[in-house]
Amino acid sequence: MRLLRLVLGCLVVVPLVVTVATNPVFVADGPGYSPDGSVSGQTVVTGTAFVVVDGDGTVEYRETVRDGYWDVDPIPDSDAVVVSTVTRSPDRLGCSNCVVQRIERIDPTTGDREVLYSEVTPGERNVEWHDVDRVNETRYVIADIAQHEVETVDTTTDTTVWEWSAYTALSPGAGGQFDGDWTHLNDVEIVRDGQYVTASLRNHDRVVFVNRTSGRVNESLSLGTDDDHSILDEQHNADYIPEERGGPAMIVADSNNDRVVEFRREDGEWVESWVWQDDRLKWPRDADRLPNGHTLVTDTNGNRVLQVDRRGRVVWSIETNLDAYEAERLSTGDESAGGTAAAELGLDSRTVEPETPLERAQVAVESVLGPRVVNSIIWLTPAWMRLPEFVTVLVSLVSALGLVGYELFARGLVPRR
Ligand SMILES: [Ca+2]
Ligand SMILES: [Ca+2]
Ligand SMILES: [Ca+2]
Ligand SMILES: [Ca+2]
Repeated sequence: MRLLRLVLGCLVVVPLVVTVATNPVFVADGPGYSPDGSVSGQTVVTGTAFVVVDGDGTVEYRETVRDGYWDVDPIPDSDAVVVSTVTRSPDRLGCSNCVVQRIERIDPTTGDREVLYSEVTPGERNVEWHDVDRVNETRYVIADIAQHEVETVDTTTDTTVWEWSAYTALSPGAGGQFDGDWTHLNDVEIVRDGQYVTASLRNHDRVVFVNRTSGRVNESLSLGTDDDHSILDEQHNADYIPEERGGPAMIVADSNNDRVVEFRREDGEWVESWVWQDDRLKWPRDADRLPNGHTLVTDTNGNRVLQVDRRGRVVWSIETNLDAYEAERLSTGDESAGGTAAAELGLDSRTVEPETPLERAQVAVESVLGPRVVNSIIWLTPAWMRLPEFVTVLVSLVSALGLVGYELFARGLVPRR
């Protein structure tokens, strides 16, 4: 019986020791990030905090004033950025089941902040503005995920000056629950000299082009089809690259497919022109083509922000524990604004296949559960806990329960039948 105690005791302790000893060090709350590789310029990252980090890993600014930070965009010729923020605290707000959303201008060099626009929104989940795009000093386009709308607001008059509703254009049968998270409209961008606004409908696996004059969806330009996951599977942060920079092309974080993908317009069709993933990339939610041809990727469930060069090599990455939503390289323009299409640059694609038995088992388990369930589990567990840590902690917990049960039984504290 001493042997059983010893075995169970080891099964409690050893997995925990292995987990602690082999875990990557998450230093987001520490003095700095330890980057792998080096780059010039500052990177701003949003998620559960708002962080500005230098290429060498020094944290220049970090705040958690709000409960969540979503899209961030640089402001041309300024040190400040525009951020979509959210506060959840019904008691403090005097309303139940609601959030306060804000478009804020934050200057990380001084810590100054200014709320440009704000709204109280009913609900707590899937209602936060994931994207806000700056049109000019006073006007902003909002991806209104709760209302399934794109709206332009004037921050000087607090009025909506333009809006488009997905209800006017899309089939109720596509996407999520029609009376719930139907579209999950998570990204907007004004493109083609202002002729169109793109709207990323995550739950429809589709990015649509809305004519800003007529309000109609240009069906022939739409990218992706509901439930055709060979094109997109619940994407985020689609960036349009115009003809003058090698497009028209769309670079997209193809989240549930664990890849970053680019499509180029050829003979009136979107054709896949570049794809990148490595064996760590998990539920990426942003990809920006930088002016130097590299791509800045926010790897939400892989817990890192990384930079991929033209040959597909990771030349820089930082670990994060922020449930990172998106990143911007400051002074390179908004999203992919200064970037060129992959086909024009001749970028090398990279994909991975499972090799070891463990990797194949992981893929098999994930395909049974489905990417949405898998990513929800990873998202809900702490940032340091990936599949190996999940398994080791589970073994330790089950063994601890077994040991406690055995001791209770051995001491006669559990009635014998
Ligand atoms: Ca952005
Ligand atoms: Ca934006
Ligand atoms: Ca982007
Ligand atoms: Ca970005």
